[in-house]
Amino acid sequence: MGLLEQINSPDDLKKLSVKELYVFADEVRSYIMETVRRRGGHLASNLGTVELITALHYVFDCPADKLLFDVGHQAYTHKIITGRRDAFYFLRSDAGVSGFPNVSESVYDAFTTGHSSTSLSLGVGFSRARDILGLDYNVVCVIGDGAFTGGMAFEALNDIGANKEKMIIVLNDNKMSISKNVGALNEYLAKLRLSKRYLNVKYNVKKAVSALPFFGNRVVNFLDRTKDNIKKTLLPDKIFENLGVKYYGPFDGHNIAELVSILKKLKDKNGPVLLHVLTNKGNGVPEILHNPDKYHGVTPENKPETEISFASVVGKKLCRLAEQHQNLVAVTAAMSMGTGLDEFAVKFPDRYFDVGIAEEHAACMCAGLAAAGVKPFFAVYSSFLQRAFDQTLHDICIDKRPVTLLIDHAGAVNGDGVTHQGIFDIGFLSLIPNMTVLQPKDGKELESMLDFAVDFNAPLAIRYPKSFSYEFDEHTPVNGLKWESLVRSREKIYILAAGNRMIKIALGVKNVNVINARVLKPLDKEFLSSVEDGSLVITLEDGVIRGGFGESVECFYNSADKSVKVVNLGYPDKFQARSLGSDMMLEAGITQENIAVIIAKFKNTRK
Ligand SMILES: Cc1ncc(C[n+]2csc(CCOP(=O)(O)OP(=O)(O)O)c2C)c(N)n1
Repeated sequence: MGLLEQINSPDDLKKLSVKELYVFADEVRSYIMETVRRRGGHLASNLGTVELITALHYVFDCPADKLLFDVGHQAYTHKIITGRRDAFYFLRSDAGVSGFPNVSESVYDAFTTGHSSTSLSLGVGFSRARDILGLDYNVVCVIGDGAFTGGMAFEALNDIGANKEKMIIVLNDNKMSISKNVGALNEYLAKLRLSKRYLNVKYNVKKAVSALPFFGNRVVNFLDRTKDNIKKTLLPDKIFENLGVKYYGPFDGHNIAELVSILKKLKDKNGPVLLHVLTNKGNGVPEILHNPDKYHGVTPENKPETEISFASVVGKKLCRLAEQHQNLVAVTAAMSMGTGLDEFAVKFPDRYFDVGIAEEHAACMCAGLAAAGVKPFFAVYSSFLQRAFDQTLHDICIDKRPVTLLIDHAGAVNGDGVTHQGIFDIGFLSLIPNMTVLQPKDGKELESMLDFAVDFNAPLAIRYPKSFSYEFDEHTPVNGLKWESLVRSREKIYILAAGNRMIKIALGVKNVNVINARVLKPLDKEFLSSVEDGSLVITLEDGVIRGGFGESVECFYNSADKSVKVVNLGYPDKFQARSLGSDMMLEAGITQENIAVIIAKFKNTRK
């Protein structure tokens, strides 16, 4: 039996010697590799944090101590150590574990996460609550250099440095976000990374580690001494310290002995401290180490690629449009690969902006660009656009700035769980005056919508899921805000369906009119008015019903002088923890069978 099989809790881990922790870490790394290859998930980030998380659990006492992972995509080792080793075999499934920390999964998960740059705010919340309630536990935030580019991290730092609650911030610096990290903070971290050489020489780290536990004491004492002139000249300006947070580092994030020693020392510090550790994404696996962006999120091996990604359509089409329109720019918040902008970045470097994990800034910056005569396309996942609700409302929509939001991963999302579902955007965008919302039925229609967007002089959102499986032969170009009739029937039954998967379902229902409701807002009132009294209208949308497209259709008929029965199909008013979109649709009754039942009931009542 290996060490991995013996560890069922952090207490078991603490029984190992520091030397054995290395063996354990290697076993964990192999287990993560094998599992992610089979199930998909975040590979490179997790291979980079095995030693760090092992050291953290060795030193701290969870769940009493609060370990807060930023984003949470890098916490697989934490799951394995905290009693979920066997469930981890079924990673990203309802039967196993989710890919992110989740309070409903384990008491060791201090918070449910998935979106970036929350850990410092959560950490200061926990620290403050501890002090108010007179409790005694440690708060440790693990935040990547990518997540540190998010505005909320800066807001939290501003607060933490001024108020000085005891907490430990571990900055896991691997120079990468999903792609190469960007921004001025990243440039500052690069300077700090260089100072590692200085620390190594001064402390001959390898020798010192063999003299554990004194290493931690010596290095921490040294870093605490401000009088050291050599340190002052060789270490760059201390931004964190000037903001009131003590800085320690940089240290090798794969050296467990060193980490254990330093963490033990930092545990006793009062006030906020930041431990800067250097790690490699994909550590231990050369192919991944050299291509960390390719292995950030991976799909299961042997899974046949049957679907076409909307992002690939966007990427190619935007490049073609940029050639014709010199004022067209593309913007991403650290998601160039996911949203298909990689080719654009290479071809039009001067018109491509990766602003870091900063959706609020991206949206507001686009409003500024548009106000000054540039045509911005901001490609962003639906669930991350939630961050930029106010900028969309206040900065883009009040003055009708012609910004186009390209909303990827809209609707049900496979694998990433409750935090990544893109099911709220129809609702929150529908709320905002001056906003127009489109959804294409396939790739060709998306291209037509992008053509339309270039000349559209107002805020526009085009939403689409990750991929589509079905391409239509016929397309009527998008040159106005009208729906498209796909199937006509003499029956007074209409299915208004938005998006590829909903239309696919609608097309399987016999003897009905099928409408491609490609404009979700504003409604095609002319069409709705043309529906005869006594008809049944069924709406199908890949989003929550509350506040969505179907409800607005129902609202229209409630205030119009018409007797039309409306049935809305979409997701119910709850968070969706399911890992498969198809299960969500089944549970919500978005199936041909259920539609047939609805129609049969309607016909019965009509008799
Ligand atoms: C608000 C938000 N935007 C985008 C993402 C997508 N995302 C997940 S991980 C990640 C990169 C994080 O980089 P870093 O914190 O350095 O962690 P690493 O993977 O490099 O360890 C991004 C952009 C997200 N989770 N949340």
